[in-house]
Amino acid sequence: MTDHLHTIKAAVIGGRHGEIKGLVQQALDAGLDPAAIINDALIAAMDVVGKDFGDGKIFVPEMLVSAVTMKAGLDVVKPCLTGGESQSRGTVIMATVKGDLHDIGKNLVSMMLEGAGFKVMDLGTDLSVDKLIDQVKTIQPDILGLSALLTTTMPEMQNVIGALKAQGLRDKVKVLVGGAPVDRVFAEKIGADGYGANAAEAVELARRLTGAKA
Ligand code: B1M
Repeated sequence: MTDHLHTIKAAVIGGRHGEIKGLVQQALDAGLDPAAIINDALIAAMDVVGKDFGDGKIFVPEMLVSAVTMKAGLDVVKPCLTGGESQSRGTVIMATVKGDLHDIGKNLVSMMLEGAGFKVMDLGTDLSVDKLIDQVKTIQPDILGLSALLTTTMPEMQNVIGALKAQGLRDKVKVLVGGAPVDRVFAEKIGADGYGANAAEAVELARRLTGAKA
């Protein structure tokens, strides 16, 4: 790993939010690949933070400051990911399900989809089934993208799919799911149209589901 990536990763783990924008900009100026900055520094740092939290070495406030730092770093990389494509490949609603406030992964997926030419309507976090159904009726997206980071909120995805069926909307929108505890088996079990393990897979799947060419 280069010094730049190492320094960015350490800054996120340490929650040094005042420094992160400058560090990411320096890495970009030095010619580092934005994907490497995201995957090998920013996301890698959150993996360490998650493990430390799971091991009881840090607590929610520290996790939150690292999340704020990660988001500030992503903001600097965002212009490199978006704006490349001019023609819309389709409309995607993105949301984190009810009860879940984690939005970093969802935001990353949204950015990558925008960069790939999709029109993304990001509804935010903690979205109830009713609100989502409402928005599907109003926006009529090609894809509904749902993110969940908690094992306790994953079942909400199934509830959303159930409500789409009950409202006669299931064949009008493709449902794409993701988030750390979600996997392909779960996605198939709840009747989703696809599962993305990461943002790149989500884009690939969105292309496939809408029939858009790579
Ligand atoms: Co929370 N948290 N958290 N947290 N948090 C986890 C998820 C946890 C695994 C940590 C741990 O215990 N090791 C654990 C969940 C355990 C479980 O469910 N079994 C946990 C817990 C317990 C909690 C609280 C309950 C803690 C508490 O209060 N006691 C609480 C719940 C709050 C709530 O949501 N109601 C909580 C709170 C928080 C913070 C607010 C402090 C903060 C979130 C800030 C924010 O998002 N704005 C936070 C954080 C930062 C984490 C960890 C450390 C990092 C998550 C993250 O951003 N990862 C996380 C541990 C971990 O995951 N390692 C943890 C980076 C991000 C880029 O990855 O989101 O996985 P991820 O997204 C990836 C893929 O999953 C995929 O693509 C992304 C890019 O590659 N993807 C999709 C995501 N969505 C997709 C959608 C798609 C396709 C792909 O299609 C639509």
